[in-house]
Amino acid sequence: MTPPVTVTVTGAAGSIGYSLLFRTGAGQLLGSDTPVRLRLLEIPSAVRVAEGVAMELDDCAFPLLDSVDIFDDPRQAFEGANVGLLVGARPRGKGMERADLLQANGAIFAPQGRAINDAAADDVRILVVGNPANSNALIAASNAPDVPKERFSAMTRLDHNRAIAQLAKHAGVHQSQVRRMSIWGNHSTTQYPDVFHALAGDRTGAELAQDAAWLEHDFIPTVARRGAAIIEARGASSQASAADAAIDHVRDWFGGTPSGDWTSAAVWSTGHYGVPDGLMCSFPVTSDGKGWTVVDGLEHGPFSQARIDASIAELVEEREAVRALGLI
Ligand code: NAX
Repeated sequence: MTPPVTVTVTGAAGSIGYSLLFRTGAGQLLGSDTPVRLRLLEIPSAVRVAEGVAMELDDCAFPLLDSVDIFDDPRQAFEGANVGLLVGARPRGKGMERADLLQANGAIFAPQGRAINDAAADDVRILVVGNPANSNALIAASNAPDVPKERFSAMTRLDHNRAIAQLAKHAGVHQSQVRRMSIWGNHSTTQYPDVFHALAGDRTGAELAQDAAWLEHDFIPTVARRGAAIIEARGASSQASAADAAIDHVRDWFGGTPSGDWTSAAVWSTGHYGVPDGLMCSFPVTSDGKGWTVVDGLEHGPFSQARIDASIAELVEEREAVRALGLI
């Protein structure tokens, strides 16, 4: 058994939290020999619900769950955190403009960034799930000046997993046979799921992408708009699949990506592929268990490059808006 790891989860009373917390308690986040101390953060009006979730966590009698504590103060919630899963966010309300959305989320992620800076453990790693995830991660990271930027990431793993499933169907192979998928850019409808560098069984993504109608009118829009399709069918947004992606992201970050493969995550850019410095941009990445490394050396044709550029332009615009609001 390794020493317990402290995991802070925000939005603990929400929909994704309800899947994520039980899988974390069961040991799926950090492995079956790592006990977990959960610190849950909620807004005051949702603390009672979080208490109910904690009662259910008790009732699972998970051997690896050391403790569960609930807070409505970020400073306390992030005390000693080794891992932060920032799920709670402000959804876009009726008539809300993008600036209103960024401001409302800035009011959440700037104080959480400061709390992480002041209270978290020295080795803290942060995954931002709450939308707009890339900009929320940028705000949190910018408000935590003492924490290295590479310890922050935003989740595009759900998009990555969705893209794997779609390519597997198209290629007629099992999803376990798809490797080297990449999501580029923003976790939004401008994201670019790149099949050209992927492999599906013994076929290359480039070969499969020769079906241009499938690529442009099926694969890309299906992946980019999957969240809306789930809401339309289920009457509720992605829950279990989002929690599953967060588990995958953290497991690979700490445990390493399989050799010969990579995953996707939004990380602080340091100029890879011409992406401006300091954008939280999704790239293909590997992990050696210590941190993410952007996969270098992939070449893009004009079709891919135009789409990647469009998503990066959106990230730049979001950053300008966040800057204008004084959030970074
Ligand atoms: P819910 O609305 O069910 O839950 C959100 C919870 O966050 C609520 O309980 C709320 O009280 C809490 N919260 C709000 N402000 C908070 C604060 N300042 N501190 C702590 N908790 C706070 O949403 P859910 O379905 O769980 O989704 C959570 C977030 O994930 C949303 O922003 C959603 O858009 C985003 N998603 C991101 C995905 C990604 O791939 N990056 C995919 C799934 C999901 O759509």
